[in-house]
Amino acid sequence: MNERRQDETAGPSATGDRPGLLLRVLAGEAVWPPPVWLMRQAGRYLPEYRAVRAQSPDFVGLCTTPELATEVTLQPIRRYGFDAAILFSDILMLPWALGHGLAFREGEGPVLPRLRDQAGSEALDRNRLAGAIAPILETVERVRAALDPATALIGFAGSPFTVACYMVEGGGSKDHAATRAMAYGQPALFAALIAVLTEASIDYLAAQIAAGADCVMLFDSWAGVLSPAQFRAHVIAPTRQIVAALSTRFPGVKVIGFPRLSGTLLGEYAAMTGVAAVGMDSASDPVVLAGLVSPKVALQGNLDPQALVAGGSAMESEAHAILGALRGRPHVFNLGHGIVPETPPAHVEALVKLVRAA
Ligand code: 1CP
Repeated sequence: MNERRQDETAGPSATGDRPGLLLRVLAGEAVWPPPVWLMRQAGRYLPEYRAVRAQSPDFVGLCTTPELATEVTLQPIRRYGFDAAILFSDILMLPWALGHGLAFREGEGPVLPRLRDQAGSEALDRNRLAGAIAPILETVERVRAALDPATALIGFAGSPFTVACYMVEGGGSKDHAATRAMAYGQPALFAALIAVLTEASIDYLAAQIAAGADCVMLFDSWAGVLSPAQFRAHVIAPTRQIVAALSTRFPGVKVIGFPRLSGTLLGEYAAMTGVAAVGMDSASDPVVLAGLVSPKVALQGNLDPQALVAGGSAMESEAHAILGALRGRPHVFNLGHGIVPETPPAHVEALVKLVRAA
């Protein structure tokens, strides 16, 4: 397979005549060293983020103020020169935009009304979507205009299943028992909720692409709590529908899917959904996944965020093992889950250096 270094020129792509490394990998090229960005790369571990956040105590307000959301999206790019920026927003902004309540409480995480019946699902209003997301789309436009053409801008949404988890549970949960109970016990209600969220996610992601996102990512943080049959129904099928609808509207558009903790079902997910890349959580062995996933589908990940907190030789050996395991196939270096607030910014700098020097 072709291996090129970053400074070599390459053919045309969506970002002009010098496509960034991320889009090249999503197109199936094994780039060495691989592009690098980190999930939750904007956030509380950065002092400059905390400074903006202090002026904006309302998190939803931060996500819907284009000037501030643009600033925090760009902060980690200025500091580290990652190969991709990810829109600063949250997966729960979609239910918010559909008229479902959302509040972020200090130390408690997100709080939403609990959706437990047909009326709750029918109250979700797709007609509100365009107006509500307008400031988020303005952020996409501003960020794309500010970025170097070689730096990709990733738009995103939560997957319908993971967003449904937060709506049914009313916030974060350890086991998602109420959501799983609904999927088994009230299958028509749960399927209707997933269907509404799937349609809304297509509208939302298409709008982000139209506004300037170069590719999009679906965060399915809780996909791993489902049985194989439920995973096929509520993760694979909606993801396939979203990828197909976006590909019809934007031929060649790339989707990164991240069905976290899905184990060996990741192979089936990669084969059935049409995604260009799959995210690997830190518990997965990249060597095993490389055998399960077609080499046409890129792998993204999967350093343990706690190895980044520790830094030093523990981080270095883990990162080298991941790089070595995936050399020669399309790989996007990333974490296996989001950066945690305790992460020393200097360790992020060391990690980016390590990947670039690989
Ligand atoms: O206090 C603060 O400043 C808020 C912390 C915070 C941040 C920085 C939240 C609340 N969301 C975000 C931004 C965010 N969330 C991004 C921005 C882009 C980036 O830099 O990566 C993204 C992509 C997300 C995605 C997200 N939100 C996920 C999927 C990934 C994951 O971590 O599993 C999930 C599950 C959420 C829900 C959410 N939002 C915020 C919190 C604390 C949580 C988790 C709640 C829980 O389940 O405990």
